[in-house]
Formats: sequence, C-alpha cells, structure tokens
Amino acid sequence: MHAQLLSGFGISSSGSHVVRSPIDGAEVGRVSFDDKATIAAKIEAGVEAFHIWRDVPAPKRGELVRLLGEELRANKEMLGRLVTVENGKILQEGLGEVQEMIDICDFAVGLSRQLYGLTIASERPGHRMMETWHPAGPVAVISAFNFPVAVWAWNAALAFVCGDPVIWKPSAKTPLAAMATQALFARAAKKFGGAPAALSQLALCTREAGELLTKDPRIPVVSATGSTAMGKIIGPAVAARFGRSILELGGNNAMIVCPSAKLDLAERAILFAAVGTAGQRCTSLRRLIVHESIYDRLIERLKALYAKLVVGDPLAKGTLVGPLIDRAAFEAMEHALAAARAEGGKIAGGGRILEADYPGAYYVRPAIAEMPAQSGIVCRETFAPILYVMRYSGFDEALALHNEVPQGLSSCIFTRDMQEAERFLAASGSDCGIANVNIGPSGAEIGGAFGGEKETGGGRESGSDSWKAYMRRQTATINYSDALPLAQGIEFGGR
Ligand code: UN1
Repeated sequence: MHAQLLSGFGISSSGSHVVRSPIDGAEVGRVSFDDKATIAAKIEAGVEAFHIWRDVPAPKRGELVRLLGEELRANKEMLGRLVTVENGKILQEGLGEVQEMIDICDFAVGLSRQLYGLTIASERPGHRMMETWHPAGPVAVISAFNFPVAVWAWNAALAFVCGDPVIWKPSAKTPLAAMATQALFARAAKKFGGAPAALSQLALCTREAGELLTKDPRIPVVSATGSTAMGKIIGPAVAARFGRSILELGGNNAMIVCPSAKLDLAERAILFAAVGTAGQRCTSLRRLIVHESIYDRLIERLKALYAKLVVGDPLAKGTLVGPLIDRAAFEAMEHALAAARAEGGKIAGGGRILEADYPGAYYVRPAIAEMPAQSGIVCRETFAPILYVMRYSGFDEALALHNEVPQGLSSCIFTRDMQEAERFLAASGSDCGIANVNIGPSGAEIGGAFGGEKETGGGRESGSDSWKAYMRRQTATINYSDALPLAQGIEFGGR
C-alpha cells in the first residue's frame, strides 16, 4: 500500500536512510541525504533562480501558486494519506493539513496583487516618498515532523509570490511527504512554464549539512519551525550574519476555564487540543487552569471522556488518537509523567498500549496530570498528550499562572463573562501570539499571523502581513522640483 502511495507521486524510494511509519514501525521507503557539497550547490542554484524570479511580475508569480493549489486540491486525499502514514496523525488531520496548504495558496494568489507599499507625505516641497517591497532572496525553510507539509506551504506560498526561491529542509522523520509535495510543485511548475528550475528545492540532509543554510549570507531569510533548543542554535547563527530568522518554536499553551464557561464546549475544545495529533502540535493544549467552583465537575467529566478515547490505527475511521512519532517521544512522555508524579501530581491515564499488536510502534493513553502547583515539569514543553491541570480562585491568579511559563505561542479562555474575555485579550492579559475566546488553542486558520512570543521565538508566518518578512522594504524619495531642499531644513552651502 505504501509503495503505491509513493509511486502515485512518482517517488522512487532509494538510499540508505530508512523511513518508518509510526503506525506499525514498518518501512515506508528509503531516501538519501544530500552532502555538504550538494547543499552548497543548491544554495548557488537558489541564488540563480532568485535573479530570474524577482523580475517576474508578482501577479504572474501568483499564477504559479494558483496552479500549485490546484495540484494540492486534486491530490488532497493521497497527500493527506501519506502524511498520516509517515507522521501518524489521524487521516482527518492529515487531510486538514493539506487543506491548510490549499488555503494558504489561495491567500497567496490574492496577495500577489496586494503587495502594497505606502505613499508617504514628504516634508520637502516637490518631493514624494514611497515605500516599495522587493523580493528578499532565497528563503530556507526548516520544518518539523509534526506538520510535515503545511509549514512549508505557509512559508513557500508567500515566498514564491514575494519573489523568493525556497530551499526546504524537512524533518528526517518525514521526508517522503516533502518529496511528494515537491513532485506536486514540479507538476504545477511544468504547467506554468518558464519558472526557474531551482525555484523550489529540497535539502534532505543532516543537521551538519543543514547548517550551511543558516550560515550562508546569500540566504537572507531562514524560517525555522521546531523546538526551542533548535531555535537557540539557529537564531544566533542567522543573527551573526545579520540574516532574518522567522522562528516558530515551542509552545506551552493553556486554557483558562471560568465559572461561566459552557462546559460542554470547553470539553470538546480540550479534547481536540490536548489529545488531537497525539499532543504533538506546537499549539496543543498542555495546561488547563480551572476555577475551583467547577474544577471537580470538569475534571471528572474529562477523565470519563479520556477513558473512552479511541487510540489506534490513524487510518481507521473512528480513531481519535494515533501513535507517537517514535520511541524517543514515548520516553519523553514517560519522563514527564514521572517528573509530574515526583512534583506531587496525580496522574490518570498514560502508559503504552497496543504493544502486542504493534511492537514497533508507540501508542499511549493520553494523560491528565492534576498538579498542586505550576512546578518545573509543567513549565516545559513535552511533545505528548499530557494535560496538566491546576485550579485557581481569583482571575488575577489565573492570568498570572497563564503567563508564568517561558513559552508564548497560543492561549485561550472559556467564559461568557465579557469582562473576563476582554481582560484576557487586553495588554495585561495573555502574553501569547495567539489568544482565543471560547475556542481551543490549536487549529488556527491561515488568515491570521501564526507564531508567538518569548521562547516561541517571535516569528510570524501565514496570514495577515506576515509576507513582509519575506521581502525587503525600500524607502524611496523622489524630487520632482528644480531645487534641492534638505530634510530637517538644513542649510548646507547656500542657495
Ligand atoms: C504546529 O504545530 O507547528 O494552529 C503548527 C494549528 C495548526 C498549525 C500548527 N494550524 O494547530
């Protein structure tokens, strides 16, 4: 079945790196890694592509992205399935991921006619000022296993219309979905005709070879999604050469549940956000801060819902929780639960299941950890379905707990009290890049800017004006008078 999927995209599986499906640990395919010389050649090719692409009118560049969107639409089912096979998220979410790619293509097509600059009033007579957005150059996109294709699309669809080629280093855990995406891009480029050959390149490589991308001054923008630890290496490496990085790193997203909350809605939001994608989204719900008056009732109901969760084959209908990506992820979950216990937590759920059916895969029961305080382990991001629960009595206390962690990606509140909702969204409220009211923290739409503050890295991708990060801003002043007045009214040498 896997071989069929790969051949559907025209991918030939060969090389020494074995890709295994987290569903059953079976081999899905093989790939080979680029060495340093190949990466260097790809950077060179990217620069050449830039010199051609930057002069193609933006709406024409948008046409290529429109064609890419069409390929994605036509192959949504197959690519979604490959994402599920390689990453382990349930098929609904695999399909959702491809839909996100389609959505950002649509967004980027519109954007290609809206790369607006400003006209600015000049203080000098007979002068006009304007701001123009020019293509920046080749963009490196480094993506993680958990959104193996959508993250590329948020970056690439914008980069292409902005006039930038893309060199993509996907996770070594999910290279096949990346190759399939490249194959779809190639089909779109063929229909488009005349796009430079190296407009979109894959750089399947080790971290060492990948460092060439972060260190090369010919790559003005590096967009990296992954752990905070990774961002701490990439951010300074890019900054050291005055490059621009767009970092989307760890999250530790919380929900505050207030006394007036509609509990049935909150429960559904909690389930999707805490156990969906097996807790392996940057935006997964990790901390639940519940008012003491509803705490017992909500936690009881959640435990009952958790006990009924269908964990298993992510391709099977009805499954809500697929496997963790690998053994290391399982071990990280075990360590976190042990730490939570040591810090006084009461744990429900957790532990490996289905081991007899899938000895080579890591299925777990999602866990609820009732914590006496927001202690050490709660402040760290563990990429697994663990929900730490804490109680609060006053709203200030809830907000303080909410903002106390080092990460700042996504956040939400469930309340029907307008004052609480507005306080959560105010300057002194949630300190995250994303703040929702009566919606969980995950599953953001592409139309808004996506990213967060503090250890999340500060980058913004996807919608709103995130495109500006892929371009260079030029301020231009034109003198159409017969004089040469100086700004600030400076007199310099008469006349
Ligand atoms: C991620 O986990 O890296 O908001 C991205 C969401 C998705 C993207 C998650 N649209 O959950």
